[in-house]
Amino acid sequence: MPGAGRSVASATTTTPDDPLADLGWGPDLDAALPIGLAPARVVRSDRGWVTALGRFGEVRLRFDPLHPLSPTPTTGDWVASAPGDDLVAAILPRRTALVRAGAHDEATPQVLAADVDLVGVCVPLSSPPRAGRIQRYVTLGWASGATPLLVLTKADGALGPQAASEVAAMAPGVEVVVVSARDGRGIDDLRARLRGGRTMVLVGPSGVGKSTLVNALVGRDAMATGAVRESDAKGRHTTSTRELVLVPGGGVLLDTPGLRALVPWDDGDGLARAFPDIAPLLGTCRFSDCQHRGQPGCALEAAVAAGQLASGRLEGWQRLHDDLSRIEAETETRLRTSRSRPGRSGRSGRGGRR
Ligand SMILES: Nc1nc2c(ncn2[C@@H]2O[C@H](COP(=O)(O)OP(=O)(O)OP(=O)(O)O)[C@@H](O)[C@H]2O)c(=O)[nH]1
Ligand SMILES: [Mg+2]
Ligand SMILES: [Zn+2]
Repeated sequence: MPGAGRSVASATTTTPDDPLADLGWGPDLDAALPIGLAPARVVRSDRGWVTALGRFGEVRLRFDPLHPLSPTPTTGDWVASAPGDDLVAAILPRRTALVRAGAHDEATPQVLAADVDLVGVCVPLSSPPRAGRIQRYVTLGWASGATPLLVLTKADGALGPQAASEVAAMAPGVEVVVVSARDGRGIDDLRARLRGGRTMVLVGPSGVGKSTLVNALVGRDAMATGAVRESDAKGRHTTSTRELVLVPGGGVLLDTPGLRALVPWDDGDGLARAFPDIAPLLGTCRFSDCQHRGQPGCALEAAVAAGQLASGRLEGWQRLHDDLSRIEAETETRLRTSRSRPGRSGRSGRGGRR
């Protein structure tokens, strides 16, 4: 195993020149580290093996996918291993986790990234923005426990930076950075946000420029990139694995494959935070079971009628709310079924969040 079984520094406390600090290691993680184990951060995870960055560089560690080591280590996770052993002995508790509903089975959460500080929602300024899509990614971001950031890519593109305020209005309360990997604008701003070992995951559909942005930020071709299709500007799903890249000077980027469809997994306040214009109105309708679809005394529809809420915002919220309700119902059914079967335990937690 390359790098496996290297010696472990006896003291685990971080010093200013500790290479782990650039990766986001800090006192709270240190406090959670089991005695005698060495920490490393997962770069990628693949069928029973992780590649991780530790104090002495890259290591390969194995984990048993069938072992009740829960959850399965994923990109961004901090794992710990015993000196001389190439087995993942522990996964440190996740402070944040980016979780979607499974693409094939919605009631099964899929963790896309762990322990991120920022969720860079990439929206290209080369084609008309789609509000519904942006709302989904922003909800995913807030639901993770981290902070979403709108990253408007391809500012040199057809729409130009003047479209930034139009896109920003689709995500109220979310900070915006306008970047171009081609002419370099916004790159330093983004890099500054990663200083101090902060981690940002880049998310968005294929072709929006996530990997190109990673390369611009790290100053080398760390990730492969691919041209979008000429006919419809769609990406070609160039990136196929989730990968962690260290930014020179400190900070971490997580590149992800473009998602074809996204239903965020939200068991907290993701939806409410993505819709700060709607959340305060909930519970103020005349009927407590108001469906906000033509029921008398609906506060949401009244706000739309009064011009205080754009109808598109209500429609976007409705669609996401419907998705989340459907998944919640399905999850409840599963839980009940597995509980009623003797000898089977219920689902454990929703994606191991925070
Ligand atoms: N004009 C312009 N083109 C860009 C910019 N950033 C990326 N591109 C182009 O957009 C295309 C897609 O870029 P990628 O970085 O591969 O996109 P991605 O989001 O990683 O796509 P997937 O890996 O498929 O999810 C490439 O042809 C890039 O050259 C930019 O700032 N300006
Ligand atoms: Mg890519
Ligand atoms: Zn209502």
